[in-house]
Amino acid sequence: MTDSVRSDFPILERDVDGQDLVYLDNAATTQTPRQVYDVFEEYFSTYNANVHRGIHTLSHEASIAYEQAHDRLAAFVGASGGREELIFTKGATESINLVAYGLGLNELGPGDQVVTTEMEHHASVVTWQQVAKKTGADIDFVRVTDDGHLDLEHARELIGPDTAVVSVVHVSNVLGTINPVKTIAEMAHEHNAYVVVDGAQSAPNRPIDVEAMGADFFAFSGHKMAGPTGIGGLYGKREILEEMEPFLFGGEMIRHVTFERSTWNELPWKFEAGTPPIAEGIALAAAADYLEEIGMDAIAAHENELAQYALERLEAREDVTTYGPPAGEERSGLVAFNVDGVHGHDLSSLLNDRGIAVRAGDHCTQPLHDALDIPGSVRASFYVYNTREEVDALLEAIDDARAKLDAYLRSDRYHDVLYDHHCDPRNAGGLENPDLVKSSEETSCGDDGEFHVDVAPDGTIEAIAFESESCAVSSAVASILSTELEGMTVEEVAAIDGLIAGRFEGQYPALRRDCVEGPEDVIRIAAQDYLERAGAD
Ligand code: C6P
Repeated sequence: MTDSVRSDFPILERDVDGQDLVYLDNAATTQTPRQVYDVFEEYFSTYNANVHRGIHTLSHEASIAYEQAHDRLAAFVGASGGREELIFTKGATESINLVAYGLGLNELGPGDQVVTTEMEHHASVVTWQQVAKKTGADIDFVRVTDDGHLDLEHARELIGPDTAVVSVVHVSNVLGTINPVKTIAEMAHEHNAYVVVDGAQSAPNRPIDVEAMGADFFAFSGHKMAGPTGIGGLYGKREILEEMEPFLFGGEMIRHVTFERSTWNELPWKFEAGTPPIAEGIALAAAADYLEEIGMDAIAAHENELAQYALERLEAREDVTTYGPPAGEERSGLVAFNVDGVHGHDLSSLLNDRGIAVRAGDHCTQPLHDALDIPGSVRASFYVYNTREEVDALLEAIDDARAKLDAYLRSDRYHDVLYDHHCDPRNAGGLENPDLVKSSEETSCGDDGEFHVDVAPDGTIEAIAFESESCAVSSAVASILSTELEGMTVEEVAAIDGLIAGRFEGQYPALRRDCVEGPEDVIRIAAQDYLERAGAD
């Protein structure tokens, strides 16, 4: 299967600085085949027009194709109600927001409970948190077991008469677990709760039957299933959608508008305010055709085979920890892991040197990483076009990763001072009762470190130290910063701007810019906060 499939994806032919591309970041975004992006050429060169707005041929053709795309996606997820049950959105995030705001905001109140899980993506956790906050509803999280499953006993304890919504991810984007959503939906329906399924990581790689799984809503993204970005879908049961309030308002979603009031269009247009992503929607239908031509069962089997192959070999290594169900159990095609002593950002850039694209970080699942008690992980995720040889390339690249990291930092791509501070960090560790503490978790750098600072009575930095679980580059920069900032006033620190990044410009790979800038952002914000607090006292 793979050879013929690969030829549909010209991007796979490219190189990355002379190395063949090995694209293993498919859980973030899959590549798009010719058959899908050709739709854009055809659409824009022959029938580009707004939909449902013009009595002219182009608008008619665009409207028909756009409507049929809804039918196509409805069939793809097993919605027997056709287009009326399939809303196009920007992606899974917007789909979940649509349910949370359209339904949750209007129907939830104090005493109601939303049950979700510890393995949800932020698209779900954050959205339900906000709606719970606005409505006074409670939110509870089903625990994840040590082997990466949902604790169904815990789910049974949590789901009860107060439960109004159960929101569950079908396939975890970190653990690769395929959750028993049908069982969970049955628990929810016993108490008349709505079931929202996040299908962002399942729609791309296995047959979906929203009715068989008992979903009231099912959210997915086009760009994770060989489709374009900016388009995704929300399946909703027709009788619920009919009653539900729209989430976005404006043109297209209305039937009749007066200065006093408005009435809503029929399904699904009631939920698609404004000019929709027309070409994207039509291209998404082409992606559904493309995947079904290959066969969703075949895709699931291919992903599982690669995941098992990778997992078995990673599990056999003493210096590697993997997350999620162990080898032997069916998984989606992704494996998250950590290599001892090598931070994910460092590993990711070592892999990039070999043309291998993976994702490192918290994968928009910070609470899950907290539950796993790790700052982040590296994730290799596979799709229809990936091969065992590519998995071998990944495995080979992480052999002796620590030695490779040392050589990488010692190379002339990095300023010598960075390597020196990597080998011999200054001021590492904490201070007792520091006047100022700032963790990178409170800023946006996405790393995991903390500065401790003592401020002298004259407002200068008397002592500074840092604790870091961050990558080698940002730890080295934190160390350099700690030596530079001693003796400066807090005001000066609050105003630093490119102190390290500017000085070492061109002497670290551009790819690591965030790792170089991150620590400086942390200490600058810390100083600004300190001054603000001092001003308030
Ligand atoms: N996960 C990942 O690298 P959007 O961004 O709306 O297309 O999809 C959001 C989303 C929702 N649920 C799950 C389970 C997901 O995995 C994602 C997207 C990507 O894991 C990007 S953070």
